[in-house]
Amino acid sequence: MMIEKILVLGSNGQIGTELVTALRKTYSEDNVIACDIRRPDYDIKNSGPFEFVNVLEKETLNTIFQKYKPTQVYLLAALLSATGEQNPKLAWDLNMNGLLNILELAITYKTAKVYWPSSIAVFGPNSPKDQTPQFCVMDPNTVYGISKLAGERWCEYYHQKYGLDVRSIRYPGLISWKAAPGGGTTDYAIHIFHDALKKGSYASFLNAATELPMMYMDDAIRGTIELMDAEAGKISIRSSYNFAGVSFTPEILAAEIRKHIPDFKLTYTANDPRQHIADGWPRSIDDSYAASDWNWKPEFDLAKLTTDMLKNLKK
Ligand code: AKB
Repeated sequence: MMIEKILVLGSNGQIGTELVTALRKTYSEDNVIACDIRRPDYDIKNSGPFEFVNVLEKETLNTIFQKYKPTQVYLLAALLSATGEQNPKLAWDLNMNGLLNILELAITYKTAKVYWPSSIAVFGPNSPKDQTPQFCVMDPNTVYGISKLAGERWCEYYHQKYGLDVRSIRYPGLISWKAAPGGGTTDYAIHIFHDALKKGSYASFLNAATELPMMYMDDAIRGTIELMDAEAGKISIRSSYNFAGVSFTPEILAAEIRKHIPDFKLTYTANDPRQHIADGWPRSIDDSYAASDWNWKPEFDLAKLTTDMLKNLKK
């Protein structure tokens, strides 16, 4: 049996922190190399190898590929929607050139599989809002969304032209308690839990009616690994799969939190630029390709994720 060597680039972020832990459980600690531009937290550093890597530095990346000859690479380093709007050129550079560097090195070093996350941000104001289909009008209006859509096209191009086994998921907003979120528009759905426990109230930067697709991190990590474990012949989408968990508004989430913290108060702040970003995104996602190609099925509904978030954050 081939021994897997797995590089996770962007290992210290919200997804990376949990993905590295999950992969190390399956593939053993020494075979999963965590890489990030920043010093890792205690858990990642002490449970296996770590390398400082900037995905924009080709020479360093080349050295890392040469050293580990990875069989799988997960590229998670990115600027998200809200921080991307504050620094559009950096967002484009990191999200685009980081991906192109990895796709090229994966060909050179014959990496068996590459994973790269896309996002619901690839959709835009003219995409259907409800049960947004896999294939439809896509007119993203954020640099993050534009870079993710362009990235999806590059992934499919590398698959078709060079046979690279690259796989991808369009993540909705991801809700988790282990690591802090990284500057997205959906981050309110994490901050609300912290503030509910600390202060008993939260001021949401998205308005009461803003419904967005979301998912609990446990589902996201399981789905990502299931996609990577699926037989190549079953993967019919080489751009990026629609991927759904639950959809809710701040108001609906607050009502669920009140089942645990009855006095919880939700207020709203006006004129936050993230509202404009959210207004261009879908309310819910049709993920039937993921369901039929590799049996995707979420396990966490709103009640279950709320209970789990509060239980873990209380600790
Ligand atoms: C963001 O809000 O930017 C991200 C995403 C939906 O990709 N969480």
